[in-house]
Amino acid sequence: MKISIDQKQQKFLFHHYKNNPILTPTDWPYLVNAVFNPGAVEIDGETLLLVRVEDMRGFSHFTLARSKDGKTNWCIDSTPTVMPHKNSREAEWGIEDPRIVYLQERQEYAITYVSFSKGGPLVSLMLTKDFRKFNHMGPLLPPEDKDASLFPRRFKGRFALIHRPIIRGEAHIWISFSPDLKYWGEHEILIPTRPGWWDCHRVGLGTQPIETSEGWLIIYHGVRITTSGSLYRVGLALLDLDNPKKIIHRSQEWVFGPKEKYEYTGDVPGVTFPSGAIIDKETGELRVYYGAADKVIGLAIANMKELMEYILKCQNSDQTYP
Ligand code: BMA
Repeated sequence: MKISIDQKQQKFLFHHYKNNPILTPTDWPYLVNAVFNPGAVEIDGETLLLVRVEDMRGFSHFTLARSKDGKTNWCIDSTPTVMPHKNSREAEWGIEDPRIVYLQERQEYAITYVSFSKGGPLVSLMLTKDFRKFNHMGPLLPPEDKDASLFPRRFKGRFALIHRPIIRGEAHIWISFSPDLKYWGEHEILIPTRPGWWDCHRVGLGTQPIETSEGWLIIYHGVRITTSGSLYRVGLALLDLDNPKKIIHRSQEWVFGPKEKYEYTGDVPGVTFPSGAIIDKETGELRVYYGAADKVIGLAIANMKELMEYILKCQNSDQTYP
């Protein structure tokens, strides 16, 4: 098989931040089992992580952690920031894995997340202007669905949502459209799993989509199930800027994956699960926040210029999907 790019370049695209993990359950002001899979956003030069926190019942909520440099001195809310809405039946067993985008036209942040209940996991939406007051908008699509983010703007008058339903046991990344954030349609498979590859069993959106001059950068997780558990690694794709249904590039190799002890010794070993990203415009550094082994939060760092050079050389290699 032809490898698309120099292996050495791929190997160094992302590195593990030297002081990983950056946040752990012992940093928390109250007793928790795990802190992982955070949404990330930069507001007034400060990094905000909306962290998924699993309590000692096994149910999750969100707590805000803030840092000036996005790496150190995290200031963590002393109590949960967002609990499942008390009237929501869809989140009886908690809320998980938030992704955040700023909706310019509404001047507020959209947080898509997984609501969990006996009905199964599904994608819900909440809106906030200040990360203090949250407007719960309810479920967007039926279960089983996870790994969702809106795009920050409309395409031909429609909002777009990336999400990952499980249909016939298959777990591909889908895209859907809506005129009003309430009614969704035009559903299509966007990024399929690739039989035989490292991302053969499941794929799911990682961080929120990142707008670049060349297209929407998609950082996704790919799963291979092995005899000793599932391996969650990270791949890249680039979507057309005006038509996000069109993949223009997709990496053949994974660009990041479990390697360090904290990625193999948590509640679910072998998991790197990116969920939030921030670009430092001054340094060109891309900071990707990820859950490690469903226990702690890690930071993976890449240089945006190198990453774009890499993805632009990759072909769209989903040729194995009919
Ligand atoms: C996925 C999600 C994530 C979790 C991952 C690995 O299905 O539920 O919250 O981190 O599995 O266990």
